[in-house]
Amino acid sequence: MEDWLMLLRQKDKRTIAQAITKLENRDEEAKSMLKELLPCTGKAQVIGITGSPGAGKSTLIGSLLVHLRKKGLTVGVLAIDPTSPFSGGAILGDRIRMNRHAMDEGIYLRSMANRGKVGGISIHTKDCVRVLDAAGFDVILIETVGVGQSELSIMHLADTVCVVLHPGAGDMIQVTKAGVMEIADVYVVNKADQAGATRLIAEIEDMLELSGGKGAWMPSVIAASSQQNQGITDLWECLQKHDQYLKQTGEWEKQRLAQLYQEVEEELLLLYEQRRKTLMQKESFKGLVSQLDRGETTPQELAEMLAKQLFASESE
Ligand SMILES: Nc1nc2c(ncn2[C@@H]2O[C@H](COP(=O)(O)OP(=O)(O)OP(=O)(O)O)[C@@H](O)[C@H]2O)c(=O)[nH]1
Ligand SMILES: [Mg+2]
Repeated sequence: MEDWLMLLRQKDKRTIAQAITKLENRDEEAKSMLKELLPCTGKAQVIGITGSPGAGKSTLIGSLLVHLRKKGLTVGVLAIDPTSPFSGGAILGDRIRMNRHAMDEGIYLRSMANRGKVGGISIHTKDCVRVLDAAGFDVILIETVGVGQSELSIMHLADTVCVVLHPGAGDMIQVTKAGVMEIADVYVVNKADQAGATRLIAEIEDMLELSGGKGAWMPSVIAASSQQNQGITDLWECLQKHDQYLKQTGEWEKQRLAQLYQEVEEELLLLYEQRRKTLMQKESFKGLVSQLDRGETTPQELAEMLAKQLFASESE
């Protein structure tokens, strides 16, 4: 175990990959690994990058990577695959575009699939972040497409959330609908080389003025063209400013505690969901349903009875 942790701390890519895969099993070995990992975490700056499909998130991450490496910072990147099977091409695109960084020892890239995971993607992403944090990466970037609840829950894992928009028709409305605006600490209007960027920036600023910001933090709006490497210095400065804000005001601690609370909640829901499934698949449950059918009990009564069994049983 110690050897394993030592290799991880040296950012050995094979060890990192193996650790992530092993944690996904969520078995006894995974549990003890997590315990070993935890004391080594809490140092990385975790940044969530979200926004509508095609907004330029991956391209932006690519430019940010170059910028951070020039500053001597090490970076871990997690790209969360969208659930939709139609996005298969985009994932491949991400990999190819990010490939030029693959040989750099100060960078670790990983794509995670949303499908078929026990416990949902946010639990796995959290574990993955912990591995990269323990490995000593200074910055961890998480990319998700900002649509749907699961992506939003991933963003709760980040210290700073960066929402990427582009001057495409209806973009503002799309993102507002998805509830992404409430979680943004920094806005990037990407593709500022295209028409409509100035208007979009004004729209966001108007919206921010109305909403009055996120607590004591007023989100910044950065114009960027990740393709032309513009706005990246501004973006990094802003991300650092937010980090300082969190740490100076005590928000950082509060946020991390809230994240842990949320994680326990997710784990608990997962445990009960597993027990509920087992219980409802039993033959004895089918008998109870026929009682329902004969009008001898009500769905509410039946659920209450099952709940008692769920809370009582240790072995199921
Ligand atoms: N004109 C212009 N195009 C850009 C810019 N940044 C990215 N693009 C293009 O926009 C397209 C989408 O870029 P990606 O970086 O894959 O966007 P994404 O948000 O990661 O996309 P998904 O992961 O599929 O949601 C690509 O064709 C990029 O070349 C930019 O600053 N200006
Ligand atoms: Mg992408």
